[in-house]
Amino acid sequence: MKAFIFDLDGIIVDTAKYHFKSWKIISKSFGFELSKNQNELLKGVSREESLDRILSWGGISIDKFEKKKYLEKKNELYKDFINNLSQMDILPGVKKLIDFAAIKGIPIALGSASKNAHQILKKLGIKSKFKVIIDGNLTSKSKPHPEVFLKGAQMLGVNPKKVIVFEDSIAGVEAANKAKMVSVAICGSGKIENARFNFNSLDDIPLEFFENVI
Ligand code: B16
Ligand code: MG
Repeated sequence: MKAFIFDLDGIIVDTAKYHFKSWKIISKSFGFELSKNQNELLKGVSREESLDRILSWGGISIDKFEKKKYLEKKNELYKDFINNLSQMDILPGVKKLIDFAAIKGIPIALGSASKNAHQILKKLGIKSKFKVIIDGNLTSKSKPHPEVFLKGAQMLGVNPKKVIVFEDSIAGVEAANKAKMVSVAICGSGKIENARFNFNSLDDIPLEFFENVI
């Protein structure tokens, strides 16, 4: 049996821009300008690991109590940005694939590093469509570690080789590849080199693709 695992930020909803805005504010408070290229390396990476990367890029060292304060601050900023998310924010192609999966009996899971995943899916009104939700609260190892996707496959009861993962991040594609799943990268006009397949948008994937891919 085949299964789909969707990443959240950048695949189901464009919250990646809000993570970037929030981290930019935090970085500025360290006197450091976070670049777009650096932000690409934060996609799919946990909040804690993201802060560690920013601190190391800025050559800044702070103690664990301060770290906790900045992690909380980042999440407050982020939660303010995502407060008004609604069905309208679901990215093109998501509903089409969810409907296709339902018709074909393909179970779907969420595989996200975000600890805000449940809340976001509720705001979008599609939480009930996911048989399994693996989020940052259920994982201890950040992507590119395959834990999030392997747990998803295990909870769905499917062979990892039969899982198609939709990802927008370098770390997430690497995690899917390590889990021996089929990695499908969705990143606009860009490309993720290591992905098995690249498409501009979920909407661009012809449905026949799923008949032949595994
Ligand atoms: P939170 P994904 C990831 O979500 C984001 O891409 C990444 O930028 C973020 O740091 C991480 O979630 C943690 O999110 O701060 O909400 O717990 O792409 O794996 O769905
Ligand atoms: Mg993502």
